Amino acid sequence: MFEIQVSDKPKSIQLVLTRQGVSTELPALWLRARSSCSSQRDATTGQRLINPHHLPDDLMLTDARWQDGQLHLAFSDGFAGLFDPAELRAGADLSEGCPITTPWRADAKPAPVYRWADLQSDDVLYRALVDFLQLGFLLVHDTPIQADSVLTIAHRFGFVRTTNFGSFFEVYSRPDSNDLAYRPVALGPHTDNPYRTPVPGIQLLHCLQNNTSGGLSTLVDSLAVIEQVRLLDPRGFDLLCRVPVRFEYRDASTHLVAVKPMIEIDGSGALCGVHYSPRLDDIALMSEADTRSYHRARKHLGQLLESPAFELRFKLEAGQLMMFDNNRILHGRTAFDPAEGHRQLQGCYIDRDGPRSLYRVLHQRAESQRAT
Ligand SMILES: O=C(O)CCC(=O)C(=O)O
Repeated sequence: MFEIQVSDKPKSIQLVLTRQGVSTELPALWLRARSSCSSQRDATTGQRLINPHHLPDDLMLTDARWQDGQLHLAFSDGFAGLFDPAELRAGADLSEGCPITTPWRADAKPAPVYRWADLQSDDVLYRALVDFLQLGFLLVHDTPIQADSVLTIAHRFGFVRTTNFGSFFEVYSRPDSNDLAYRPVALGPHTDNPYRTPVPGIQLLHCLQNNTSGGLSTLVDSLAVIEQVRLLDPRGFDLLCRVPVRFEYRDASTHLVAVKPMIEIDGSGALCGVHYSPRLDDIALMSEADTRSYHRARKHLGQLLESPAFELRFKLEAGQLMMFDNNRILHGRTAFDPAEGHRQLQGCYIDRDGPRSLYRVLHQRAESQRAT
């Protein structure tokens, strides 16, 4: 609900927006920058034609009234125009417009599983995206198992991110490989490639063959774990958000280094996940006491990440794929014995914004269809 308030001493006009019982004054500078008049915004792209920093610091509303369901607003710099109240209301919400994340533990409801054939329907894809954005992962079954099918599946959700490992990478046991992932050893929960800038947003791991009794896949939701750390050890949580860690990868042709705190928080202040790969990280040089405090916090985090209370564990069979947010959902696997049989996975990365964009497009399309 919008209310126009006029006060006389000194003379001022305010527009107040009330949402869920909370009233917020809409500043003149905020309103003026949101004008969608053709002199202010390009009609096709919706992009702004003026630069808001040119507006005067002391800008004020000089008039506000309703006109045919629109708000007519005038400003002290001489600009006046019509404003759509629905657009102003939407603009007051900085959310990215995607489903809210739902942290989960091992005892959560069954993992979301979709058949590849069903995902060819946009309606099913939309439901899969909702699950993915809420839970941070999904499983795709009955997929084709040609070499590089992982790329076909990835293209249904977004855009493949090529790295020094190629557009996709092979995960099978081979001696002298350039990463421990390519040996039969157990891999504890980790995020991939924290040494990159930017870190790959989403990972797909696709099983082509799995004839071993080991090599079980694990997934852990770091959002649930971090919440627990924050609750039990607020100081440790703070250190993990602040202390920079150096991550490094090097082989004959590549040398990647990135420095960042272990817990990642986005521009809106929301928790995104972690950069966590104990085989690759080096902590900052700090005093003995600070190092011990940090060590305790990291131990706390590491113990919870390894706790069965938070871990999903399952066998990824041939033709099954898991797709997960690389920072939010940590993945790992149990050790396996290559003498038992062959285990071959292919993996690739896609950017995090691909599925988010697709979700919004499909959501908008569904809304428009409902309206007609
Ligand atoms: O072998 C697997 O299941 C996982 C491999 C892995 O963790 C990785 O490639 O980062």
